[in-house]
Amino acid sequence: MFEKILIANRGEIALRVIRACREMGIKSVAVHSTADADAMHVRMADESVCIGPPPSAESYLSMARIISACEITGAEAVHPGYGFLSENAAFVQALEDHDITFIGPRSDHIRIMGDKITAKETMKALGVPCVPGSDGGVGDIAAARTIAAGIGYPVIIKATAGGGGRGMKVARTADELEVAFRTARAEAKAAFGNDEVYLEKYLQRPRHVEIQIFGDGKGRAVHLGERDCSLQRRHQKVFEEAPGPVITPAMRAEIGATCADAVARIGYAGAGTIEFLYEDGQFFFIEMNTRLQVEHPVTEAIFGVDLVREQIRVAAGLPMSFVQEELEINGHAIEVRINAERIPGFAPCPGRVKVFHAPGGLGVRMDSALYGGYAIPPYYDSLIGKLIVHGRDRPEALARLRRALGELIVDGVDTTVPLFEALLAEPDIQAGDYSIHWLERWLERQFG
Ligand code: MV4
Repeated sequence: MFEKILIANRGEIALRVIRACREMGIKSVAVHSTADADAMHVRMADESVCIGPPPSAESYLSMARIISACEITGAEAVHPGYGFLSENAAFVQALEDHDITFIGPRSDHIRIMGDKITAKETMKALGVPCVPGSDGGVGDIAAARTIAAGIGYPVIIKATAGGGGRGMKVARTADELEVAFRTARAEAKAAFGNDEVYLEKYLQRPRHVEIQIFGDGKGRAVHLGERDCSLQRRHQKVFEEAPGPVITPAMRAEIGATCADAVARIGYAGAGTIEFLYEDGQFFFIEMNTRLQVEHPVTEAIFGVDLVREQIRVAAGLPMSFVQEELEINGHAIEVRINAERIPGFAPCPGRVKVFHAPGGLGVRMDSALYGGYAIPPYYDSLIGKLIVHGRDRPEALARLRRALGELIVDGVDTTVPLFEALLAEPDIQAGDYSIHWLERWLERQFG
């Protein structure tokens, strides 16, 4: 096992990894920008290294500075958290060149899934159900017309270098195709320096359901069910739950086995998420994320596993500490993302937190790096905490969430807490009856 791990991240996810390290008897190294000298991850780690000025490009995204920090401290492995360098294949290779272990998948798997056309081709060949569409890239408008006519309108044009909602255009009819196609290509070129696009049938009212998989890097893999993350605003998830409100045990077993088998066959190592659109009882693959996700705690809650501990074990060459047959769902979990943002515009609201009180009690987990007196810097993501509740069933989880939100105190900055209090009063949310468009339509109705 590793003696010392460096965490190439900040905020609540850095704390999450430090906590796993401590429970495993592993020393932790925090890295931080000058804006984060007083951050909780720096205090909580065994040691810390300042790696640069506030802009991420010169600190948390600097491969050279992070590798130097490993060499100075003798860290043998790096946990990337999510965001920043977590899905950067060049970073994994650079670490390899310095004999430092990346706690995550191989660089070739990151690269494959980073190119959305290659990801889809790979998954399709492995038996994962995909959205009907072009086989590979679409080079010109004539080819786009033929493919769109074949699958039927509406269609969506996506950038292969995109993902997470960046670089997509919908054509509702044949009349709209040419403009959508040209615009998608131009935007892809400008945003990613790569204008390759592909085409899919546009699903009009799907849910976002993602499968958590975990591989040992030696050909064994398991799934840990699904999370429903349909409640999003501008491709930012705000509310996630597990299990999915509309997924039956039989559907879970089938899609889960398909996903576990697919990643086992490529020798995938560590945590991964296979994203699907779910409509009319069918799953359609869209993308794979080769990292630990923000919303992983809802899966941890219902399965009673520590996914970060498992990531560290597998990176150290140890087996996972469970097999598929031992993984059983217990109850229901919900996560809400607490952002320092002002409702209804969601404008970031950095500044000094005067009082912070985290909720507690049975079935409540608050992952946050906040403390009273902390000044939230303006340079990074506005996520200041995640509130995760676990109950015996969905109604109990919802009641517990309402209760826990009432206990949470964040004085000094605006937060997204009022959004969740309003959402919990909605019959559709109580019933689990929502699609990927529900939240934006609701916000439009509420605030115009
Ligand atoms: C789609 C789609 C409908 N049909 N693909 C957006 C993020 C990226 N991961 C894929 N996205 C979508 N792909 C087809 N063929 C609708 C979306 C989409 C979406 C997906 C998941 C969660 C929220 C969303 C919001 C708008 C559009």
